[in-house]
Amino acid sequence: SGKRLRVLVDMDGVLADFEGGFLKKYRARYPTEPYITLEDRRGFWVSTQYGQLRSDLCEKAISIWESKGFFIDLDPLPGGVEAVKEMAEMNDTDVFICTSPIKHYKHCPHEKYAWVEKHLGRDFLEQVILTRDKTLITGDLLIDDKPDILGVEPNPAWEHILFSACHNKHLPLSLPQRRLLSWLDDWRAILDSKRQ
Ligand code: DGP
Repeated sequence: SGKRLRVLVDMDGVLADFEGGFLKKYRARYPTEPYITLEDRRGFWVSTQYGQLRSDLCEKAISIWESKGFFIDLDPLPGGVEAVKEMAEMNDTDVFICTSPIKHYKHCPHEKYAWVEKHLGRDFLEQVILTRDKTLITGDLLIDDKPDILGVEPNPAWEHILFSACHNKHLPLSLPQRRLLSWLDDWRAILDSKRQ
C-alpha cells in the first residue's frame, strides 16, 4: 500500500565502531593497565565491566569517551554506511540515525553530527535524531546493539532488531526478538517483512 517504512538506525556499535575505538584509545592512554579484549566483553556498559576488573578502571574507561576526538575518530563498521545509503535510496523508505549522546556534552553531540557529515554527507544531517529516550521516537524498526531499550513509553512503536556486537553475541535471544548479525546479514529481508 502507500505506507512508507521508517527505519531508525543506532550509531555506536551499529554504524560506528565504539568498542574498537574505545579499546585502542584506552590501551594507548593507559598502556600498563589491564584491559578487556573484545572477545571477553560482556554487558552493554563498558565502564561496568572495567569497574569489575578493578574499581579505579571505571573512571579511566569513562575518561576515554569523554575526551575530545573520541566520537569523530570512530571507524565505520563494515558495510554500515553503504547499507544506510542504500536504504535511504529505496522507494517508500525513510531512514533516521537515532543515537543517545553521553551526558558529558562538551564534545559528543558535535562530533556525532561531524561523523555523519564525514561518512554519510551533509544532506544526511537532516536524518539525525539525538535522544536519551528512544521509546519516544516512532518508527517501524530500530536497529540497535543495546539488548534492553527502555524509556518512559512502555509500548514503543518500533520492533527492536538486535544488532550483534561483542558484548551481546553470547546473550540468548529472548523470542520473538530478531537479530541482524552484521551489515552483511540480510537487512533487506527485515525491511521487507515490515512493509504492508
Ligand atoms: P546508544 O548506542 O545510542 O544507546 O548510546 C549509548 C552510548 O553510551 C554510546 O555512546 C556508548 C556509550 N557507553 C558505552 N558504555 C558506557 C558506559 O559504561 N557508560 C556510559 N556513560 N556510556 C557508555
